[in-house]
Amino acid sequence: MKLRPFLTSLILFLLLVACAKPQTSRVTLTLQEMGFSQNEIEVSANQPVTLHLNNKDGYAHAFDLDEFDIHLKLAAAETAEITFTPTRSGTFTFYCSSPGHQAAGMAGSLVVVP
Ligand SMILES: [Cu+2]
Repeated sequence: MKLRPFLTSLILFLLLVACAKPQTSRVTLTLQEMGFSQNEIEVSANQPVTLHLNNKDGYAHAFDLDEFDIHLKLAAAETAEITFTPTRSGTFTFYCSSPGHQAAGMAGSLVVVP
């Protein structure tokens, strides 16, 4: 019987393909007029997330997520991208650390589901 080694190889191959490509979720956030375009982002724990940030204002903003040590500065009209993997589940605050912006409402929640 030669079918069995073939099937074993096929299953191993499929497993490799599945493992080699972890699903990266992509989130686009626009930063404009003292706000983020989404106040709540939901992602899965231990799955890479790519955040695409787009500052549409004529002045600087930032994206800060202390729990995962993310601190990005965006100059006027700048875009930036960061990929990270949230390793803990929970609800974490992201905000803009430009002076006065968080107090003006520039904050949101990153919800990491297990
Ligand atoms: Cu800001």
